[in-house]
Amino acid sequence: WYFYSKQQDETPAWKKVNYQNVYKDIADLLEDENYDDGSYGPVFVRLAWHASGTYDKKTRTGGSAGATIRHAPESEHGANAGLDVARRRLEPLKQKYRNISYGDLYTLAGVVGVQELGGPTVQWRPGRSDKQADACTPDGRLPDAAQGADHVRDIFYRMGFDDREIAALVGAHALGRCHTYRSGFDGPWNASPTVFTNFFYTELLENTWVPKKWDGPKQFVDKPTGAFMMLPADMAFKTDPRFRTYIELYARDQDTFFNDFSAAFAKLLELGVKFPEDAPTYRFKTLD
Ligand code: ZEM
Repeated sequence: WYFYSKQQDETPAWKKVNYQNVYKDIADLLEDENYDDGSYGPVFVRLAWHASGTYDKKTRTGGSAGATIRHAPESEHGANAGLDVARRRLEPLKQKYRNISYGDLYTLAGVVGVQELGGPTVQWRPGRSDKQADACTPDGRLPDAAQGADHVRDIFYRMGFDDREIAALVGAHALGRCHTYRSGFDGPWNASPTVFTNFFYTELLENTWVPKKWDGPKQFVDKPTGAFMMLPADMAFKTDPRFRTYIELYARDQDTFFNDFSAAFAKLLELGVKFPEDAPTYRFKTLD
């Protein structure tokens, strides 16, 4: 009996969780007609991205492993404004599945957001272990929307991505919108912000973008409707010749975009994570 109970105690926490069940429970949290465009999917994708995108390959710090995004000061960094909404929505699942780490929960929520909104399957592994506030990353590791191609490259090269991967990742801006009370910017990138499409690229290329006339930070709106927006950093993908090659590719070839996005997003969620050797790779089935 003693031997048996000791064995049980030594089962690592991450192995005690049924991740397909967590996937389903996250999927059940997505829809809410009173929130934004009706889905938490976009903000879950943004949470997963900001939890992971702090990675610095030189110092091997940051990334999703510690889930330090939930601690101040990282939670208070300007780039993370509004992500408390996503964390609060997910908190009941942390209580229900006590053995899941926050790092696994937040990254899995990003996978659910992409897949359930019609995007590609994204491979995912469990086994991140949470860290305390002293592991928080310094401010400034996430991209600044007001800047251009050089800055975008600095930020994503630091994580270990190349131009093609960066161009694929930013296609996530087909989802969701900017909120003046979070980032200061305003509006969605296209007409279907709760469906994962290649519309970021088609809108970027096909529209004429003009500076929005307002008191807010510099952003662009489509001419003539003004219904859709682009950040200055988004516009860099159209004007920079090396980025533009991939923007044109993804605009005409949705399958290639889906494949490239899936690989780059899976890589993003794993930056800096040392997985247990026996951590399985999941390809979750989408619910219908
Ligand atoms: Zn975003 N992003 N992002 N992004 N992002 C916003 C919203 C969303 C940049 C950025 O400054 C902003 C990636 C890359 C980059 C999503 C996913 C991903 C917002 C608006 C800003 C300002 C926030 C707000 O007001 O709510 C910049 C400069 C980027 C690099 C060039 C990557 C990579 C992403 C995922 C793979 C998503 C899904 C949203 C929408 C969030 C929502 O709540 O609707």
